[in-house]
Amino acid sequence: MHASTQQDGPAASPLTTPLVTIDAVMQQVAEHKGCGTQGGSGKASCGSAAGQGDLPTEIWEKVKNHPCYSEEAHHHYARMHVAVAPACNIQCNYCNRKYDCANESRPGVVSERLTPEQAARKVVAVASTIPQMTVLGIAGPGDPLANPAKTFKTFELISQTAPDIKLCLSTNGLALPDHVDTIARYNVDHVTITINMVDPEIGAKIYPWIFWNHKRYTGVEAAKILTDRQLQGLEMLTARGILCKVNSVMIPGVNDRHLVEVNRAVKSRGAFLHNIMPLISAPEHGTVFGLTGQRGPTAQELKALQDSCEGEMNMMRHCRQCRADAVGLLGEDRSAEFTTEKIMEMEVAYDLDGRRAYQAKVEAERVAKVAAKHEELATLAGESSDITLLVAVATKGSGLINEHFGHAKEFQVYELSTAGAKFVGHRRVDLYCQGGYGDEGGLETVIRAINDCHAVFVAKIGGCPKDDLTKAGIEPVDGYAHEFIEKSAIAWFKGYLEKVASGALEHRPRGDAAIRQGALIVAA
Ligand code: CLF
Ligand code: SF4
Repeated sequence: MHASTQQDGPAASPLTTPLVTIDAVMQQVAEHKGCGTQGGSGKASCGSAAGQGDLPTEIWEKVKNHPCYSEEAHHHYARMHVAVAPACNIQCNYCNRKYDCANESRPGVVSERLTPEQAARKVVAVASTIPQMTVLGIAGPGDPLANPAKTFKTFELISQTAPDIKLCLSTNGLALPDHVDTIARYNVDHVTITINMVDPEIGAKIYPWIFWNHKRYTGVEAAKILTDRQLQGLEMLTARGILCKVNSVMIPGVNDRHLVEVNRAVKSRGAFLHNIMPLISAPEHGTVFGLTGQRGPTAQELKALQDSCEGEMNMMRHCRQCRADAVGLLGEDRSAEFTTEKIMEMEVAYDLDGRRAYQAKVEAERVAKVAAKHEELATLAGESSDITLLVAVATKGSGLINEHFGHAKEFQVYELSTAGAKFVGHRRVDLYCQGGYGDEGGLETVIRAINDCHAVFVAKIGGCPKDDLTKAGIEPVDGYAHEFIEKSAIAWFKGYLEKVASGALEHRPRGDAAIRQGALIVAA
């Protein structure tokens, strides 16, 4: 779901200088009808950077600054969604697009719908304000391919106004086989398909109906058509070299065990990444699952399933289940800064050189972070211990421990072992600090959310929450403020192992933790 960095859009870019106003481009596009359906010289990789790990360079170029396709990139790069696709061609029992709450982060939720022209203007406005925004996704609020004209018009406009932004698409897959050629022609090089089952009997419990070929289908018949079309679309995309991610919603008692089979099916068809997400289900959302009391998984249930699939293929664990109009780093949402009213008042111009210069600085920071991690990891060499534990981290991004405990809206969770520090997820929480004082109810939810962690790393923390966390068996750690997360976590873990070895500390397993449903995402 993106166009490779720095490549042109589907038609020859009208840009002659890096700075160009969106109105000028709109005018050119309007005068040059059909340009989005021609050209498209294939997916050239920009071919500038070296590969990473065992990833081929061409793939690395596609993922290295995509915050969803690279866990490491999500600390540094942002994405935005434009809500240009209101209609949907299926019904999922976990979805209700009528629900709209500005404080809710959930797919399908949006505050306003945009025309392709408004969307293109918004992208330029955001790109000028957030130079590390590298990916534009269309993910709803309905299904982008149930609204193909609006979706592809938006991609066309953006590929011409903002040629360095990767284009990304998220779909339920029903209409996918009909649009694969168009997707390839528009250089949309990252596509996510939500696949919750490959068994129609299970599918019938998730999807009450689909609308396909001018007809409504229900039950097992509907689910059979859906799974066939999803898998066919996946095969067609991967055959064209388009990077595919599969999202699956984990619904305990419905498809949780079955997702291992889904994992195998999508891997064998060339999916690059599998993202198993927890069901978000609360009665107030008005969804079928919410109203019937279907529960979501606990944190440990989710992790166990992700772990069991990991041997098969790359697993995504940093998904934030974004709104269809989300803007910013994953885990933050700045969409309120870019309402249509506000962007119409903004002077927007696309400063390509400025964006490249900023991103070069981000890359330097990223390289320093990785070097620091490796240096610290070397100090663990030769240590042997079976101990594996989780720690939570308060961060505002850039891979740093740079958030106060009381201001954290989420904690990132790392698994520590003698192999190093591995990101395994995040936990949304209620803000503890409510305008200068601590909220005791909020602290309880934080403790519930990170109850499976042995320590929490913060930039700063007050005396009261420190005591309560300690009583709950979670060590508050503020000695690594503003340092790199992984380097610090490894250093702390080394000390932990030493204390256990000397008998100063007894290592005890922790319990399970709760996944917060529908967390607040607005700034404090
Ligand atoms: Fe958006 Fe999706 Fe593209 Fe990312 S989101 S269309 S791949 S740019 Fe990312 Fe958000 Fe999870 Fe989606 S965190 S919900 S996986
Ligand atoms: Fe909602 Fe997406 Fe399912 Fe359509 S495909 S019903 S928009 S979750």
